[in-house]
Amino acid sequence: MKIISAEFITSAVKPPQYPETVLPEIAFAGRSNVGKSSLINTLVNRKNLVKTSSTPGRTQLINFFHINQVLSFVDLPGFGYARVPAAIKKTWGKMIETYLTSRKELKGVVLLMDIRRDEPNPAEKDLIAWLDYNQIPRIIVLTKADKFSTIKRIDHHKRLSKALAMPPEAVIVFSAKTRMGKERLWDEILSLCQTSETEPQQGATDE
Ligand SMILES: Nc1nc2c(ncn2[C@@H]2O[C@H](COP(=O)(O)OP(=O)(O)OP(=O)(O)O)[C@@H](O)[C@H]2O)c(=O)[nH]1
Ligand SMILES: [Mg+2]
Repeated sequence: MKIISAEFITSAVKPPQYPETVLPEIAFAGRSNVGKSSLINTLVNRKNLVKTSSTPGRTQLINFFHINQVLSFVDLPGFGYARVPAAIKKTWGKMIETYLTSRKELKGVVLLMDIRRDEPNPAEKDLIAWLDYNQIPRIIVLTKADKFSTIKRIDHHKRLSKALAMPPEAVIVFSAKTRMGKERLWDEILSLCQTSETEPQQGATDE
């Protein structure tokens, strides 16, 4: 997709603070430090639209961005960051759950997992099961693919797909560094954004 504009709209903790919009929205979720903010920057060809950090837990609010004024991206705070106190962890979980269940414009969630993991962790499995139960479409992305040799990458792609009971073709391998998987991910995002409401209006969609 050709990026004409990508702008930060606002940060929110609760629904009254969410921006009022009719744009189809895609949220990005995953453990702290997995590369959510970097992935958004890669998708929109910006180095610093979204702040990234080597310190886990950098993104603490729900951040909204508008892309080309036709699409909304939401960078969610990471889960599973061990050094966050339990009380805050609870609030975070609630904040994310409220967003995911109440946001009408939400078309789907991109769930990021580090390709270097041997298996999905319980929090990731729980989130997938929860999204499926709530009928929220999801795209699974394995990040930081550049950290592996080709052989290991293929091996972990197969292994993690199997653990998620998904065919490898359905799981996207991605790198913010090399931009591997970027076009494929855009295709999947755009196809989620054109579901149900736009489908009956044939010929109404643009590039
Ligand atoms: N080599 C490599 N490093 C990456 C990649 N994606 C992210 N990183 C690095 O991983 C660290 C965390 O990236 P972020 O994008 O800030 O991660 P995040 O998921 O937004 O983290 P939180 O906001 O803390 O939840 C940074 O140091 C990034 O430079 C990638 O594809 N390849
Ligand atoms: Mg972040």
